[in-house]
Amino acid sequence: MHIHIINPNTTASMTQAIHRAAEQQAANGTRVSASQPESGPVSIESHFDEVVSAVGVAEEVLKGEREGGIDAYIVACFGDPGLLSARELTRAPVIGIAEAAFHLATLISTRFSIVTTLGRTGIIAEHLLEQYGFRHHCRRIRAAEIPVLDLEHDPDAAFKRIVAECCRARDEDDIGAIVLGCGGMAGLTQEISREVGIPVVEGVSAALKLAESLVGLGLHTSKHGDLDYPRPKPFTGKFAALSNLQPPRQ
Ligand code: 5HY
Repeated sequence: MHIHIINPNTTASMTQAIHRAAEQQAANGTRVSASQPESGPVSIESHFDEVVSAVGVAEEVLKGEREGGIDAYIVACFGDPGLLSARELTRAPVIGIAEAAFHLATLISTRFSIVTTLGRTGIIAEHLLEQYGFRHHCRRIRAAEIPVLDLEHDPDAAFKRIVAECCRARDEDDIGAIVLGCGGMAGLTQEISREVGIPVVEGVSAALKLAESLVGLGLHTSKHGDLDYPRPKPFTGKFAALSNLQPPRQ
C-alpha cells in the first residue's frame, strides 16, 4: 500500500524528518511518501497559520488524486488543519495526527496529558478534543514553550524542555500516558518515553498504523453525506484553479 504524508507547514526539512520517522514504523509492503505545500506558513502556531495551511493540505490531496495510487493520506500537523475538507476530496482515508494520537492514547490509558510546543496553540488541541469526543480523557494540555522550528534549530534544548514538561505531567496530572503535540516531535518518541518512563503516543506513527489498518480492512472515506466530493463551482481570483473540481472516475 502507499501512504502519503502531508506536512502542512512548508519546512521541507521537517517533512523529511517526519517522513524518516514514519518509514521506521511502516509495515513491510507499505510505501511512505511525503510532501508539503509550496505556499503557506513555515510553521503552524496560530489560528491564522492553521487556516492558511488548510488550503495547502487540500492542494496536496488534489495533487495526490491527480497522480493516483495513494491508498491513504496523513495530515501531519497537530492541529489537523483541513482534515475534513481533505476527506471530501478523496475516497482514501485521511488521518490527522492529533485524532490518531488521541484514539491510541485512550486504548492504553484512561487519562492522558498533551505536551505541545507553544501554549497559545493549546486551545486548538482543546477544540479538537471536544470535536473528537476525547475531552474527558485529557487531564491537561501543557506546552514546552518552544517555537515549532526550534525542534530543528535548537534540538537539544527543545528535547530537554519537552522531557521536563512530560515529567511534570507524569508527576502532577494523574495520567497514564502522554500525547506529543507536534508533528516535528515524530523522531523523538522512543527517547522521550525512555526518559519519562510512561507511554508516549506520537501522532505520525499513530496515524500511520491507523491508516495501514483502514486500508487493510478496505475502509474508505464515506461519500454518503457530508464527506461527499464538493459540488463543482467556479472559484475566483487566486483560487480559480480549484473551479469545477470533478470527482475522479471510479
Ligand atoms: C505541528 N505546528 O505539528 C504544529 C504544532 C502545534 O507546524 N506542526 C506545526 O503546535 O500545533
